[in-house]
Amino acid sequence: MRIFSGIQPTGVLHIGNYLGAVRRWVELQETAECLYCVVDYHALTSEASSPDELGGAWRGLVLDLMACGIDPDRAILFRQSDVPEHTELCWILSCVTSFGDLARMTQFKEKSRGQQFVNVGLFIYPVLQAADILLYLADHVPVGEDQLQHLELARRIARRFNGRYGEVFPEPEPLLGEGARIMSLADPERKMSKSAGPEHVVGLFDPEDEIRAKVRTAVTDTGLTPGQDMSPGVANLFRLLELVAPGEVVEAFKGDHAAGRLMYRDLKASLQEHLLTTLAPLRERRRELAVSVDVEAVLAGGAERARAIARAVIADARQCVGL
Ligand code: AQP
Repeated sequence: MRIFSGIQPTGVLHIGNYLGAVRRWVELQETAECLYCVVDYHALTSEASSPDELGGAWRGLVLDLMACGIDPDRAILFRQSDVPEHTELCWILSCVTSFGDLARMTQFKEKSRGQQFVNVGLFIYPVLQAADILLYLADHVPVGEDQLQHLELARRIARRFNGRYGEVFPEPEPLLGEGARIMSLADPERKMSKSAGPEHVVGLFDPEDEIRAKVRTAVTDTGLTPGQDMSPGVANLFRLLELVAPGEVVEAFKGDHAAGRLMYRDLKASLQEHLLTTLAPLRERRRELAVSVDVEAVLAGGAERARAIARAVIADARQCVGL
């Protein structure tokens, strides 16, 4: 099994990223060949991206990922822009991708809505993402639910390439974890997402009092729609608690909810404690790594290992298309 997954160096690493994807990455590196990529070219599609911020962000993200448990001696941890084969394959794949498919991508529609200037990078982002994955012939991709549509497109692109030029790429399967869809605490109808603004994300390395405040002020009662027995905000708090607390704690609160005596204040206090306990070792490790790790050296080593795979695959793809 070969695993590929990527993460953008934009904003802070949040509990949605961690519980939805990165925690799984850490487990997978024990049993599979894993490539984890800081996808800095993708970050350029954001109109808010600035050179200074991006320069600091990818360094910080490497330390964040290592603090979460990614081990560059086991997994290949590297930066997308250090491996030029990503953009080369993106071009080749863009020539087997339909304009209509890209125009249907939900993330493109959401991110371009209301924008005066919509860059082409945002539109072809899913092709670069397909290239990221296919360049390593990865067969599994651990992601959150928000990425399923892009992954389905990557499968379609692989199929179209293989059908036209011969079998080169496997069709990558998603690996969805239990935290695949963490919602914003401030607006539980929308995904926890950096681009929604800082009030919508709980950063793994945010100050403790900020984390406590965001949980304390989480929206709970927005009312029930028919068929719901729990409002989206409360369901999100339960989902988070399930991911960080022992089963008996969750069951006790569920019992209170069923009996109509759940106190949101108690549920939130428990979530605060268990979340901070889960994050404590990561936060401690992050402080140590900040002074002990040479990020450039880590990425240089990762890029060398990634390129060894990428060069062979791009050579194959070039030959197939007649270049
Ligand atoms: N809310 C979430 N719940 C579960 N998983 C999530 N992921 C992101 N948000 C959630 C997963 O995290 C991985 C890295 O994602 P990314 O680099 O694409 O980050 P993102 O999707 O860009 O994160 P944001 O916060 O949503 O950023 P913006 O707003 O810039 O798009 C992916 O596997 C993703 O599924």
